[in-house]
Amino acid sequence: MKTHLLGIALLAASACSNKADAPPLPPGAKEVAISVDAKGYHPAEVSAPAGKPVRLLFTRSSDDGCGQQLVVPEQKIRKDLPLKEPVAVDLTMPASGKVRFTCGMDMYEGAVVVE
Ligand SMILES: [Cu+2]
Repeated sequence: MKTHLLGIALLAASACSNKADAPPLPPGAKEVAISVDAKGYHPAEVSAPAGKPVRLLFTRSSDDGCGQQLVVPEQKIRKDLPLKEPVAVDLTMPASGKVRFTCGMDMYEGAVVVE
């Protein structure tokens, strides 16, 4: 029983520290929530203003599939997505075009498109 309670306390502590990892949202930054399941990203395409910071808040909802890692190839970002824990990924949008994001093996694909 004691070890069980300790486990819960540790889980709560790690969830808190994870949230603290995300710096405050830059002023004017757009925040978009994206869920990850066995089929990919939902929504798979979002938009954000040109040249501005944008925060994608990924939450993986399933252990099936390949969503355990999130990669933004052009911005050299690679993050683990723990199950059911929101993970903030901060990007800076280019002047035009889009920023692709993928799973660790480039099977799932999504993009942030300049508005
Ligand atoms: Cu994959």
